[in-house]
Amino acid sequence: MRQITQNYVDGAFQPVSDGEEAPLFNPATEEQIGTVRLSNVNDVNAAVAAAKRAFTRISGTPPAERAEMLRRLSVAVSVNGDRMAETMREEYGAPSSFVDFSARRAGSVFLDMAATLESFAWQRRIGSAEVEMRPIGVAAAITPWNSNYGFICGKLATAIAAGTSIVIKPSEMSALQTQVLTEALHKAGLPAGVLNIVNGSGAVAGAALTAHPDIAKISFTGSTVTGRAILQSAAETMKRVTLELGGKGAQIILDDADLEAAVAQVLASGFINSGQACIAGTRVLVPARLMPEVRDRLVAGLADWPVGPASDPASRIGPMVSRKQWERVQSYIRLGTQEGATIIAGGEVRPAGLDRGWFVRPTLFADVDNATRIAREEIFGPVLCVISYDNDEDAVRIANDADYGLQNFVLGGDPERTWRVAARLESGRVTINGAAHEPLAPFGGCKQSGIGREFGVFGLETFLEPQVVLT
Ligand code: TXE
Repeated sequence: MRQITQNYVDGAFQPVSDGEEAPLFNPATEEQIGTVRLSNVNDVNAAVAAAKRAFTRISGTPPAERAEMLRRLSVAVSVNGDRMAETMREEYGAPSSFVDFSARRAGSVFLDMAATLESFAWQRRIGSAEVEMRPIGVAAAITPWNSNYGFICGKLATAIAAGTSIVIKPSEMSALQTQVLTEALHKAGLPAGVLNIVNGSGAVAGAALTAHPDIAKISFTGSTVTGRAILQSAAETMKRVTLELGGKGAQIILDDADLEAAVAQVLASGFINSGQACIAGTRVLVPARLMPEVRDRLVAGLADWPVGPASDPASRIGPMVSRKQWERVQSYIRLGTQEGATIIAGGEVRPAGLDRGWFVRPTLFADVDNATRIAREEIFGPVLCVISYDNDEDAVRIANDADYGLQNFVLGGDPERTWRVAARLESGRVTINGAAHEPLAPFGGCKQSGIGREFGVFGLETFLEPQVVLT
């Protein structure tokens, strides 16, 4: 049993004041593997005070010095990739392919941001105005558990590039991963107080941080419910916010798609990160006349998506992160049947042979009405809704009939047609035929998927404020 009892404040590991402890679990075995001490308001205040002192120094550094810091952070994180991957496998349980990708990319986000920083226009002339992009003030980040390293590193990289100090409150369910990552980040030798990490619950530490008057900017990734609470709390002192919230992406299979490739792609985009991904394409839109064939292909395709622990290299779907998430997914599977959808694969209860661990059977619902809750709410597990449409117009209408708008997908044979459909979708991102991720492109959503964009130039600008001098 490991015990996490320290925060990282002012360049050093410091004890959390006496407080409650939360258990940490291995989701593949349900065994408790550690505890984390939860910070109180005083711990949060100490971290914000350290960040405020450091802001004066970091905000005055030249961009080249900050690019150097980013390169040091990248090295510090990358050399710890194996240890990070091992801890993520144990505490989060995702399949090896996702863990390896996540642990490796964590270091590279710093290099992506260094590249953005070096070509960024800090001064701009607009008519008679001299516009200077200046760091916004002390930042706070609140991150979730479904890619702990990636979210922490992405937000930290942007803060450093912008010249702001930051206080990060990661998910209380990821404390072992946070500890390993923080030890790595410490080795980069940032000026004291530029990076501060507090362990704590959302209700206490998260709420204290997002309400703190000395915080100028909040970058949050998590649920829409919490995002809404943060937005309300931020309004008090007009904090700037970036909110990266849930999704309910549509995957539109056009009638000229290569069905074999399209179905493989649909399953990959639907089951990414065991379905615990805001970008997952969880509504599969299928032309009515092709429905019988696509249904059969989807069911057959599940053979390529074995469920199991991260220790089994064949696993492609791991456990849900917690009992609470497992129960949530089970309740949606129950709800789907009550709402009149047909289960064509999977269903409630654990997969055969996995009687321990928060594993879910990959589940496909057919005959789904887009108005029902399983089609509208984020389930956050390996559960896909298959929905029939009549023509391209109808597909676009159904895809856009959603409260979310993070990422949609189009699969088809005619490039012009796929573009035409993509251009009409209401989401921050559209992926055509499984195109690769572009790390410098803006990431974020429309509607209730959030506010603002992360990564690259667009992400950097959300940590900056333009100041105009008229001459
Ligand atoms: O999220 P929370 P939960 C969605 C997904 C999932 C659901 C619930 O649908 O099933 O949210 O997950 C902190 N003030 N996503 O309950 O509560 C909390 O401590 C400040 C989508 O885990 O949003 C943690 O650090 N902070 C998502 C972080 O918010 C607060 C990723 C996220 O937890 C707080 C995760 C408060 N009042 C869940 N309350 C994505 N976009 O990828 C909680 N927190």
